[in-house]
Amino acid sequence: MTNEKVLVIGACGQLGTELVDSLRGIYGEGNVIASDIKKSEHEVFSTGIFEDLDILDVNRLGEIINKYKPTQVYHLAALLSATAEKNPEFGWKLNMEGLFHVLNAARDTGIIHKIYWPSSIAAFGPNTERFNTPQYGTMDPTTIYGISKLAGELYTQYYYNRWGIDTRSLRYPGLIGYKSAPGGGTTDYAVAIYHDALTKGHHDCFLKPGTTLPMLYMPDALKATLDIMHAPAEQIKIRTSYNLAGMSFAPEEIAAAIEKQVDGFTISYEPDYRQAIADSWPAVIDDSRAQEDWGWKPAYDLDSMTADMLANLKPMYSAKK
Ligand code: AKB
Repeated sequence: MTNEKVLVIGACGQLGTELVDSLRGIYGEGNVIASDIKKSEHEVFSTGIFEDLDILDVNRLGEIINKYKPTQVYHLAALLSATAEKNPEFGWKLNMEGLFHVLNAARDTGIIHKIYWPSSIAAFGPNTERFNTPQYGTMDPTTIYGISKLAGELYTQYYYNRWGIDTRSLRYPGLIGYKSAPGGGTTDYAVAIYHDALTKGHHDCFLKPGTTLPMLYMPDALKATLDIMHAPAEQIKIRTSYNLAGMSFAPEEIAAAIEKQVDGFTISYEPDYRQAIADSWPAVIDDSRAQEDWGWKPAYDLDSMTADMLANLKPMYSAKK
């Protein structure tokens, strides 16, 4: 694995921040190039290679590729569901043009041989089977983010079929972690609720009770991402994107799990525009193809994730007092 050079685009986001750390552990600090439009303050970026990159700037991407000759790219830069709804034109532009720049760079330079690009449960829509959502079911996304994810899935598959670029992808549920903040998604409440529990003892939720959504704890998300990227190519039988599941819960269920560990914790509900987005998404995902093809198995459920989140967040807040 030491001949590999890995470029992470959108490295300062929720997933990228943790992924850069894991990739450095695997490939060595000097072989992982973190890039984003602006370097974040997170301690992960106080060491290692970092390059400023606006993925809409194709010339800058070319410079970075020429300089480091990355063999693999993790392209994570995107506007998420809630943010993209506020600026649909830019959401589409960033999500699609950014992907084209990376796919075309792989095709035209021959340097990049493998690309990871995340899709999302947002690629499904209101007519999708909500429970046990199959790998191949109805896909009629209603958000600009979801539309860009569905189109992107088909594009990555197209570049695989037509030009042999080894593209790999997962349909992420909501990602929950304590090391980095989410950036503008509909599932973000499930991270904020832990911080609020410890700082205020109360969370005001922007989704209503009963809104069951698929979620995944960050250690499992990192494992899935690295597992699919490291699996032999012949095991990757789906080149659009794999369904991926961890757990599913509604706001009152995560609140109940927190209440068991934080005395007196309360939740109230004030649904906003994100409710309609959540209502258009599946509740429970069938990820049997990921299990069969490359051995996917999550380790965390709601209670074990809650215990781990609180155990890791508590010392951070007590240190700040
Ligand atoms: C979002 O809420 O937009 C993301 C996602 C499910 O892709 N977390």
